[in-house]
Amino acid sequence: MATNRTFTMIKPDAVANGHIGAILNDIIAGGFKIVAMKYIQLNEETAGNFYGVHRERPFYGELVRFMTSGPIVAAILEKENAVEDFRTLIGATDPSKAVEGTIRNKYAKSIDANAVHGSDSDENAAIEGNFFFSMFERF
Ligand code: DGI
Repeated sequence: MATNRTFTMIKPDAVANGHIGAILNDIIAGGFKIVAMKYIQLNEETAGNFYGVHRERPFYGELVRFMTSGPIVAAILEKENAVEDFRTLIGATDPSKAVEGTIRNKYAKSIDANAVHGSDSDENAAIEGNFFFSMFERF
């Protein structure tokens, strides 16, 4: 299995609830190396661009409102089989369906405020990482 990269955000709910440290610990304990990281707040334009694929979905307005409601931590992570293994580490989109011990199971309260983002493909991981980080901000 090749070493590759995924992109994550610790979302406003998890930041506001004081879970940045615990989530980063779980990520590192899960075998991921942090190769880029920043603490930022999205605005309507940046959140709208990031979630553009969901523009027609009924929850889009709610999603953009939530993602702009406070600061986030954005990061690029490296590991063998990174995209799939990270999706396993974070658990299902709906935290009530997330497997015990996963990050969403432990730190998320609802399907919209679900603590973390994880890219769903190698292609999207590259697009999302490039959206947030320049070549000088990653290792
Ligand atoms: O890849 P995921 O984040 O697990 O899920 P996704 O790409 O299908 O959706 C992106 C985000 O949009 C998700 O993390 C939370 C939000 N979302 C997805 N489905 C729903 C939703 N929000 C609400 N309120 N209702 C939904 O059905």
